[in-house]
Amino acid sequence: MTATADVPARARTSADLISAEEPVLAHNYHPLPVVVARAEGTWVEDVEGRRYLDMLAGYSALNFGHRHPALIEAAHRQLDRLTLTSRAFHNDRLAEFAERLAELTGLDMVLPMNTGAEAVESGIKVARKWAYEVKGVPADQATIVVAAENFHGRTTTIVSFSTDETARAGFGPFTPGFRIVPYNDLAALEAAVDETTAAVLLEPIQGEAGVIIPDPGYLTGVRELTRRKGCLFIADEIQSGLGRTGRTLAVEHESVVPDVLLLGKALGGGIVPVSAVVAGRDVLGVLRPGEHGSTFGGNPLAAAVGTAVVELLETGEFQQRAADLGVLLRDGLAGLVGKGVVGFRARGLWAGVDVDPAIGTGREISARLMREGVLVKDTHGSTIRLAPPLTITGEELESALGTLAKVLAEGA
Ligand code: IF1
Repeated sequence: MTATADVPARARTSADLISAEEPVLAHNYHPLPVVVARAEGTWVEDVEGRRYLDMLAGYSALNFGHRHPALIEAAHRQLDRLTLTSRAFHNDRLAEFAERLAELTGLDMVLPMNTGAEAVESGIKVARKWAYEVKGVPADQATIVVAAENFHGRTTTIVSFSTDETARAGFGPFTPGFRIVPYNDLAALEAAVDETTAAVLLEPIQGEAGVIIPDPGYLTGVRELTRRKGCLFIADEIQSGLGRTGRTLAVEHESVVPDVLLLGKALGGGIVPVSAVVAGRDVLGVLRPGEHGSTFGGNPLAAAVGTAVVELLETGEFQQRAADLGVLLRDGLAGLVGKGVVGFRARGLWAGVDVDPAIGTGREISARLMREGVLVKDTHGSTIRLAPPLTITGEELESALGTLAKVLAEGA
């Protein structure tokens, strides 16, 4: 095969590329057998040119679709000016990013990082330091209360408080100072929070657990309890935030303002890793020079893309789209209950769909949907997650739901 402009001489098929990975790429994933080569908006295209509706959107890192024009333009402009300085110097993009992100979230200060796990780790460090310096917890005695079935990332400290054995086994010894309570259980939380507690760390909706939406009033109860007991409420909105549930933040569904907000994924527009800890000055103010940092955190390229993302969210358009199309998603799934769907949870353009195990596992359903041109990801058992870009059209969403109905009707 001769080389053309963008196809190397030894162009390889999807099958070639999948087998080429095997000896040279760590096996920490078991991807579906699709090799994506290009993408735009809600659609991706594999090496052979087959097109798929992307109903995963990078686990909500692609809320604005693949290669949103405004975000790509911001990235190109910045690539032609400056990409990295390190924080040893200032750069001319970071102030505006921090100002506009603080404005968007209604909090005071921003600690810019890169990945979600880094934001979570940073939030843990800041909460502990706040506990020692502001709350007066004795040195090295701070505790943080988390929920069972949580997912906050994959660092050693974060898996220290995971209840998923697959995520933990073989990675000990683990970081102490964490207490685990059942999600959506205020009485258990009340019992676990004491004078040593720096913070309660929760996902407002548990993503990896299967899009678990707590009872109305739970987040309000967490807010009241943490305020009354004098500890911080840290909301991990890395997956639930930035428009996904029909609001800028999922906590807005209960008008709750956390003390600390963790953001990531879509903050980088699906282009560069951008995450952040956003909090009041009384919390982030505990950090002093040299106490925390990151080579790439707050780099000018990330700040330029992050600012463009915040700009998209400032209009409220994407939040409204997720709310409006979320009705269509919910109604569509309700119509499938008893036709292969045994249950679902949905908020905005985010759903966890429990399929009848007799039809197949989540992985098997995902593979069948892939063959029909729809990409999703299973979470656990026979639950699949639907999280399309917020740019999806009504027709595309109907089409995806129709394909799900078809796959379910075909049975095992
Ligand atoms: C993978 C899961 C989802 C997150 C919340 C922090 C992080 C995540 C609420 C860490 C990341 C990603 C990780 C990604 C798949 C995806 C995921 F399946 F792993 F659990 F979405 F549910 N807080 N979630 O959801 O952010 O360090 O990854 O940037 O393949 O590991 P990260």
